Amino acid sequence: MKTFNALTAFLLLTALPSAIFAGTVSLPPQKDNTLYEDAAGQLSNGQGPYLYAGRIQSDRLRRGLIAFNVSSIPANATITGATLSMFLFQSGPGFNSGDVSVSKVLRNWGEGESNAGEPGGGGIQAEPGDATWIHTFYSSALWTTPGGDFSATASATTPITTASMTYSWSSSGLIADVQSWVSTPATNFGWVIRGNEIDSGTAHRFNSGDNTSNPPQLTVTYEVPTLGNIATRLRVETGDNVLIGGFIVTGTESKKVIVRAIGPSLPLAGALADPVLELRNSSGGLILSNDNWRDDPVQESEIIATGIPPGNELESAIVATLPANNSAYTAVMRGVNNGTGIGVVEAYDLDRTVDSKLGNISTRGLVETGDNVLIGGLIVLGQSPLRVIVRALGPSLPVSGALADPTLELRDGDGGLVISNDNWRDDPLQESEINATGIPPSNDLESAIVQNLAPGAYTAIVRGVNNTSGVAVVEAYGLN
Ligand SMILES: [Ca+2]
Ligand SMILES: [Ca+2]
Ligand SMILES: [Ca+2]
Repeated sequence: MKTFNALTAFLLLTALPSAIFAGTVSLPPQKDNTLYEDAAGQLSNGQGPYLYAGRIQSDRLRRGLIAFNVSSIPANATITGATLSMFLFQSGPGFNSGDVSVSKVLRNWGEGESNAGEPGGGGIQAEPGDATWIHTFYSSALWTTPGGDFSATASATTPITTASMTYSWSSSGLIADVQSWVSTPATNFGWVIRGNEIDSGTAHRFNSGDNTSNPPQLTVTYEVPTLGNIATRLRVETGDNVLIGGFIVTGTESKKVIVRAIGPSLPLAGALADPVLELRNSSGGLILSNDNWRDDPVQESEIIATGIPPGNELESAIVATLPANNSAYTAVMRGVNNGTGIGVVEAYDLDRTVDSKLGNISTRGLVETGDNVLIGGLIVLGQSPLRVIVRALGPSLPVSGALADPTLELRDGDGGLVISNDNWRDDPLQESEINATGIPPSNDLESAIVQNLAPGAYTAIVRGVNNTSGVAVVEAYGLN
């Protein structure tokens, strides 16, 4: 099994250091309100410009409620940071310094049309759908406990001193709350904001989301698993049997990539001595070609800036910014002067901050036997698993000499077998998962695997049944 181990080692060596899709969103409140202590539950302030938290001079409690719509964060994201910021307009005359905490609310609540205006510390008659001290939604639905149902443990606490400034709350508890809302949106009821509930005259007045000045904000940073790069190793032949790698750029914003064609630096006997590389668009038009990566000074400096220039000056690389919207691209690797040998063609995503992804990755080449089978490598980046379909196509390809009956193995970074498949309908459970992706192979002899892959490096190995040869395609799609 030295074949895939060599490739895996190569893949790990060339993984980008900061290769994770990271995102940041800053969100306005979806809704906010204040619970005014009142046994009859007649007071609220759905549309007012302030939220209150603490005990007022007349000894009644105030608790703020605030919630954020986090649906713009992908459901499979890992939350890495969460900061709630609120502007403190004023504090009560009895306040010197103290803590304000936020705790996760356990029941849904409403923001109706009530508006107590400025300053609004006494509240106003609740309107239909408003949260009150006893109602989640005035006047039909009730909290289990007057004053709101919320977690007994505060998610974050911030000490407060002077007014007229913005305070922020961030903690592992806040991250856990946002993670739970991203994973299970039906449990997102936001936070209750609580001040000093012992001493009178300590209540705080924060700007609400209905205030045109300094409204609250929730800033969330996150990472999502993604197919980080693809590498395919194959014996590069001539004519129709050169190595062809394909990928699709999904999303809306152009994607900066580096495509590399590696030969002489591979730690393998029989490596292609001198590759050339062409990058083509979906209609076959040439975008850029390159023989040796240092040929063009502008490209050379861009290739160096990626941090992963090829290890040999005869190898090829192209840096390009490619339009998205499901545009397909191919990278064609040949040997100079029709040279042959084992080569690797790779595409790396260089900018994971933009709204686009390498959506699927495929390689076409001649599958031979022994060391010269078709080997695709992929890396899953991030902190959570990525659902992937890998396909090995042969008989459905519209080319002569197609591999009649492929088999597919998926192996992990240590070379351990994750799962293998000969014909994609062999296993009823896999068959139904493959059908659910919407892209089952069109021929029953072709292979496919659907798997949730933890972050790491993987190889997909395509062989012909009974050591047969022919042209095949191996593809990997991220499904999340
Ligand atoms: Ca409000
Ligand atoms: Ca070259
Ligand atoms: Ca098969």
